[in-house]
Amino acid sequence: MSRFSAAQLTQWRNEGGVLLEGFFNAEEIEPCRADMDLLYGGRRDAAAPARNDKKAGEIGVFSRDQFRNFDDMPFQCSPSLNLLALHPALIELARAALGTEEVHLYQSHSWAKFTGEADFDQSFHCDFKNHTLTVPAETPSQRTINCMIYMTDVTDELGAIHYVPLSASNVVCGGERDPFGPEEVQDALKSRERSGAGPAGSVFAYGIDVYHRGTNMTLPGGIRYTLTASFKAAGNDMVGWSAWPVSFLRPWHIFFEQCTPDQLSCIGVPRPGQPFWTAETVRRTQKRWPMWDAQPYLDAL
Ligand SMILES: O=C(O)CCC(=O)C(=O)O
Ligand SMILES: [Fe+2]
Repeated sequence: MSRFSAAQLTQWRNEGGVLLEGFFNAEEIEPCRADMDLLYGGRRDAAAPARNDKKAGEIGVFSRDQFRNFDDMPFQCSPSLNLLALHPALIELARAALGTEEVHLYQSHSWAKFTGEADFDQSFHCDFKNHTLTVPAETPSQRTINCMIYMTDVTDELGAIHYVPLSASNVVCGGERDPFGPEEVQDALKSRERSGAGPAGSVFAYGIDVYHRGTNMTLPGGIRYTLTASFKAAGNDMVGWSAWPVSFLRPWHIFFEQCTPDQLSCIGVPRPGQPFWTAETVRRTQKRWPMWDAQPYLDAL
């Protein structure tokens, strides 16, 4: 049973964004939320008043303060948060969206936002600015699907992402989508924006060619926890964010101990039966990750 419908996929494809409410259930989200409390909860000032740093006429800007509690996978916490981005249902969504079996997770970051630590309002932009050196592809399999997983309820007072469906931004700027969102289109986009608000467990799936912006946290004491899971087709070297091996001091053992070969393939570990695997490479990988279940790889030799 898929956790998304054909109609939702069509909406993602045609309009660039879709909210998948209830994608994850409470049992799946609760331990992740506890992980987020462990990682970031201590940095919260529950008494901080909402910030408003905007100048007259400004919709919002990017500021360093917005990214204070932002970190790439893997995380120093339980397997729950670490493995959420590789949930089989998300991998299935990515495969369906990109129309290919071999997908790679190229970005996963956790992000905690607390009312008052920043003015979280941003201007409209497209994320392709820092996901590729070219522009978003037209060929479906060369596109990306970028998922924002909500681990808390996300309302407009709690900084819901706002986005402009492609058909609406086309009215404003045609196919011309400057990733930085020029000044002169901001107001026209604002009048067409939609909210991605949704309850905990929702997934907002979008693409790197969609105008969107972060919005401010105004609810006193508010908390917004999200996790990103961005997928591309394996072998799409135009798109990137994380080189996973760089973070070698992080708890990668969690992945080798808990992931299926299918999940590991999404972070670049060849599947059983692929030419990389020989008796020697299996032996050495096993030595590196002693609790890894090498049996499927041995069986396929
Ligand atoms: O966190 C959000 O709601 C969106 C943030 C965003 O779009 C960005 O930082 O590129
Ligand atoms: Fe963005």
